[in-house]
Amino acid sequence: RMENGGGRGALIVLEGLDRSGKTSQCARLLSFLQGKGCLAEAWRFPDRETSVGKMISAYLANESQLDDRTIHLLFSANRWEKRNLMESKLLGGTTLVVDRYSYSGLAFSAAKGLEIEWCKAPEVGLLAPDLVIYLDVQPEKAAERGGYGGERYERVEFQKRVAEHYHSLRDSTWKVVDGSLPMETVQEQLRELAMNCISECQGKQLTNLTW
Ligand code: 2DT
Repeated sequence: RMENGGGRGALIVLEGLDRSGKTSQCARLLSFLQGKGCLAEAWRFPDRETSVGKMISAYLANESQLDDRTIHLLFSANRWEKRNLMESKLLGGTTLVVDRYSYSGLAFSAAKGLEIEWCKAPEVGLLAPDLVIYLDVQPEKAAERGGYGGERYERVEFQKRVAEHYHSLRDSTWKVVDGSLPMETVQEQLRELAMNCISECQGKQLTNLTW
């Protein structure tokens, strides 16, 4: 098994537009890490299993209507309700590979026209990722990939605005990977980034998002 010296796990987040390949890349990265003997779990937000998550899920499926600010706060609450478990997993040595996080929260809500500073406020104090991998694909290309499903945000014009907001959110923890490359090539890059992150985070304390 991979030795991490009893140290903490890494918080690794994958972000990108709908159909950017995040979900399959997360699953592959998880099996790779586990194959290396690394303690790792795959998480995703929204976590649709909780009661807040069920409200979010109904909203995304257009089965319920919620005001933009209300749904923003529900997405945030959905991360808050998982924060303590997240922290104890990480401190216990488990690496978390997370499909979407706070950046989705900001980029999607800002794309609807909410003010970015207002959007950031409820995210302050959530755990800060050690690494954010952004899978970069053109909105038009993403739409061609087997087409979008029927969920609320799956329209090219909206995804373009989301992409612009993602760009403005990039910080020092971000690595941009070209998601239009072959799946295997993308996966190789992810593996290297993740392995480096897991060894480098050993010496670093977990911190909170400050925005
Ligand atoms: P999935 O298709 O990946 O389940 O995402 N979203 C997600 C937000 O608007 N705010 C958030 O905080 C998060 C985590 C992105 C469902 C959709 O929900 C959007 C796509």
